[in-house]
Amino acid sequence: MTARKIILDCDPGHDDAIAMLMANAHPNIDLLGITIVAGNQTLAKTTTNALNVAQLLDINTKIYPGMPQPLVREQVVAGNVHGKTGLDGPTFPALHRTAEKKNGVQFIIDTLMASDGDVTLVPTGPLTNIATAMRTEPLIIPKIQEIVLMGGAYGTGNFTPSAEFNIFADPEAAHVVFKSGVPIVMMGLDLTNQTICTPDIIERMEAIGNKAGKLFGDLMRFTLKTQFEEFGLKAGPIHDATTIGYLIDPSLFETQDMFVEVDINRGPCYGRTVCDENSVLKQQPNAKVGKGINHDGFFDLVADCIKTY
Ligand SMILES: [Ca+2]
Repeated sequence: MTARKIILDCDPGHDDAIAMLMANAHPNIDLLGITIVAGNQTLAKTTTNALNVAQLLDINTKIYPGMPQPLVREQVVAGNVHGKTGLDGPTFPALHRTAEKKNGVQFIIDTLMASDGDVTLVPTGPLTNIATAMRTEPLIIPKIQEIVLMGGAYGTGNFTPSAEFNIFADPEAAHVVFKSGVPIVMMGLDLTNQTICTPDIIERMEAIGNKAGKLFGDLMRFTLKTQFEEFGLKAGPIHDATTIGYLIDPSLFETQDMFVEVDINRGPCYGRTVCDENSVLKQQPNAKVGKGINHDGFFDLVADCIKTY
């Protein structure tokens, strides 16, 4: 099979770091670039985190910082889950890697315009960079092969009762992306919460005995604590890594075609992905929404990726 060409658009973030690890490792993925957005923490922090992970794991893909603020709303960050740095837990050696000068939004536009329509966007943070790229250069829209994103939920949220963090952090950007007409795969909380990373899984990855296994352990031991304190979950899910898992082996995932709209009214459902699961609107579906995952198969894949380091 030909490797899928992707741009990973992320806000590291513990689970973003594991998405980076997997995207760089697996031969089914051709990682063209990593663009960074403000989300779990400020842009300066999420950029530093991406550089630290890339330096530690010798990920040579270039890193392009993008948008520092959401399009319309006031900025929110997820310090409750990811800590003060946005990537609390691991300690990194002195940072020598540097980010590219070119803005992440411009990198997305340039890469898509030069492509043959065979580039997939993989956003695992707020959709600010993607929406800004679409508004700046609408000609990229038909060039995007697919958008495989982590965000939203057809059930309940994790930042408000209605909304998942990535969408809540920039609902207007998500609205632009879901209305764009680009085929979307949405890995929402309904699916990603099934990737609970329990202590036995952490020990399995650490036992691989390399730097990637250690990083996985340091990251997931921190989220184990915050996910329990914040949400009562028995461990931390690795939400964002499901996007890469899906691109490597879609047979591990169950999805359902749905029509999805983002609520941008400033009420209690602000930032909700309203998913027409039962097709009551009789609208053409615009997204494949993740419903189920082969848990063991997925973690086997994570282990395979870690072993390559
Ligand atoms: Ca993320």
